[in-house]
Amino acid sequence: MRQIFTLDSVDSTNAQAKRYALAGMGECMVIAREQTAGRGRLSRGWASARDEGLWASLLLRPRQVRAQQAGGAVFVAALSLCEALAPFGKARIKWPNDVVMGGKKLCGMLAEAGFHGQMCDWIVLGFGVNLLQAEFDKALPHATSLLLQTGARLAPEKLAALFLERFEPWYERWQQDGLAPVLEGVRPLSATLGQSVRIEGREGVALDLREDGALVWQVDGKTEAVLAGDVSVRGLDGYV
Ligand code: BT5
Repeated sequence: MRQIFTLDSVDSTNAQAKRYALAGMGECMVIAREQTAGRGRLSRGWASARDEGLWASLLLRPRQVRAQQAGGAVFVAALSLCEALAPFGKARIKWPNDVVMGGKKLCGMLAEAGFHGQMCDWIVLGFGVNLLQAEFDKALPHATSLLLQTGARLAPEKLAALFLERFEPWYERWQQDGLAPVLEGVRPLSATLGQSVRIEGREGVALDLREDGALVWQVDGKTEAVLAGDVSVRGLDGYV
């Protein structure tokens, strides 16, 4: 069983899990009732009001995962989350790091990693799932919650348990067999594949996910692949 630390308040569960990683701790999950400095990618912020969502980070120490493969953990977590939410509503995966519902952002993920030479030493996989918000600040027009989408009132700790039930077997599978079987689960849940998208100012059509998690897309009459990294992907008609 994975050890779970539930904190009342913390700056960021990712920052806390990284502190645990650097202190040499083993695999665990950090959950906070509130974050005072929740982080998105590229120094963006993450709104994490008290008790309104699952604000959590997994500290992973995968066996035999090469540095370039660390980003695969995001797919493992996104797939597990969609499966955990399936009894409540249809959650889908917006490449590279969001889980969406009803065309809006239900969850964002933030992966950070440390390496030992070519190998992955630790991964901190943070995710924020909006659950109980009845409304969002006007500054977050693309945000939604499970309550707003489905009317369901799912408590953060309950979702944490449902998520881990799905995550542990997928995580094991990923370590054993690589990302390919995980991507087989992700493709039918993708909100991005088949869509017209804008990536870094260029417009094209998302075609497939490559075995390393890159997005294959048709752009300027050519097929290209874009690695997850910090790119932003927008649908031409909206957020997804
Ligand atoms: C993300 O970044 O989507 C990654 C968010 C990861 C948050 C989790 S919470 C637990 C763990 N601890 C942390 O400190 N972080 C992780 P990005 O793709 O950069 O999106 C950030 C943008 O989403 C912001 O600039 C806002 O526009 C928007 N945003 C902020 N809070 C939001 C929310 N609660 N719901 C939906 N969108 C939000």
